[in-house]
Amino acid sequence: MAKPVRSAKHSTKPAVIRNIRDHIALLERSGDLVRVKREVDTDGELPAVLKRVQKELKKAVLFEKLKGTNFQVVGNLYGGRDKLARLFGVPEEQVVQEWIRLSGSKPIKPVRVNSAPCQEVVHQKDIDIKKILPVPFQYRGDAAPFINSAIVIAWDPKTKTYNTSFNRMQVRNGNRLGIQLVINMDLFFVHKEAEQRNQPVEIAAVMSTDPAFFLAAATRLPRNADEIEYAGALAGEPVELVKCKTVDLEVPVSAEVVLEGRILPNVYLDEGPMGEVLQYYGGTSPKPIFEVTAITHRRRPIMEAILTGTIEDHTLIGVPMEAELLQMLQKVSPLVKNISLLPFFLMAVIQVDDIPPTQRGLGKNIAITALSNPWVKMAVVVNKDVNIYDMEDVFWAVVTRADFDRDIIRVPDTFGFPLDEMKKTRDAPITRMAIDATVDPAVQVRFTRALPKGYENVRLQDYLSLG
Ligand SMILES: Cc1cc2nc3c(=O)[nH]c(=O)nc-3n(C[C@H](O)[C@H](O)[C@H](O)COP(=O)(O)O)c2cc1C
Ligand SMILES: [Mn+2]
Repeated sequence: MAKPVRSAKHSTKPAVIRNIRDHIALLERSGDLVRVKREVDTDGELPAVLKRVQKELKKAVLFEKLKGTNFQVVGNLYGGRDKLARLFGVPEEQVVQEWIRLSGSKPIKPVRVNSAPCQEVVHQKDIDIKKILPVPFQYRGDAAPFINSAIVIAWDPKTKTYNTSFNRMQVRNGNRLGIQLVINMDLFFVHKEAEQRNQPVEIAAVMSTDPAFFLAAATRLPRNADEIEYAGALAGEPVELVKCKTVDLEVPVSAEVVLEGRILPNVYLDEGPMGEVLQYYGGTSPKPIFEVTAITHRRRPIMEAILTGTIEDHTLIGVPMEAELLQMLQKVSPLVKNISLLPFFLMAVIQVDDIPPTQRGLGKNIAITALSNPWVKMAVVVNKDVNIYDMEDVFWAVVTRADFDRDIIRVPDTFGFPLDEMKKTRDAPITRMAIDATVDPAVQVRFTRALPKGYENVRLQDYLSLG
């Protein structure tokens, strides 16, 4: 997570991005962030503009002026591989490799400080979440505004580690939020085990943190891994923590907004619908309640908004998955070069070096291995002359290099992504598909791509004056 703050030429030592304000400044300097100065409301207008900026400009966006509050809102800081490339200070095609390198570093224990800007303002009495936080109303069919960018910090008494995870929260009346604890995630178990003792789970939900803390929370780690120490590994520096006001927990000083409280045992209320990661609404079902005991924040906080189902959502889930899959596929064959799970993490595109005549069919071995991940519904394997980040290129390879009789493998009745609407019921299995769009080494010559001489090495800025 190292990135030179000054231009690389002048800086001697890379500086780590320690908070969201430096992160915003970084993206603004590289031309990857726009500002909206005009006043917007959070009831549809902000999400509509945010989604258009994501789709059309592919930039992050800072909303400086919101109706009825002095909070600002930022969105799409992590939308796309290019944003992670800026953060890591590497080219886009090395983002996964850098992620693998950083996440393999040694865990670093956090350090404690006595005060932090995230506690400049403290609300403890008669908390009305709707009055304090400008939570955007995302999608037309949503039941209420949802907080999607909050990272839940919980102490896991069984493993004696801190867990961090994103858990969506439906804004209810007063100090209550509905909270989604997806089955088999770590926090789901922490809550279930506390429920058996009829005890609440104390949590602190933090928003707008430094990138290392944020990315650590997006990563699925074994339950006994301490995710705050893992955040330290990603940053190469310890996370700085400050004590909460009303719960026995600590939060990163980089946060802009903190919600302290507890998840109640054995209380469930209908939650949802909410436009989900596959851009469908999902249903309504009973979910636990998060009762807020304090909200603390900076004097003029910047709140992060993550729209579900957008490139940002898929980047946060997809890139950690890419890291896991790439390491697995490279064990099948060192010819595997790179992988992309964007723009949708249900589809993996895998790039391989030319397959030698002695290993005909290897593209299929690689493709079906990728399908072993329960969330990868479709895997496409292409050669190194195909840009895996460019769907035009990927589908060119599919339509010109895959023999639809022999190179498409369908695997019915397998365990798939829970929210896949193709399933007739939540628990139904799915059919997944592998496409081998690599060139058969036996006929390689016919499939040489027609390109101008020197094409790969042209730098357009040497020929054009680009803004
Ligand atoms: C934007 C976003 C929203 C998410 N929403 C939820 C959620 O509502 N409930 C949930 O259980 N997991 C949700 N997740 C997934 C987990 O937070 C994430 O996979 C996390 O790493 C869980 O890790 P853990 O089980 O190791 O703690 C979300 C992830 C992202 C990136
Ligand atoms: Mn965990």
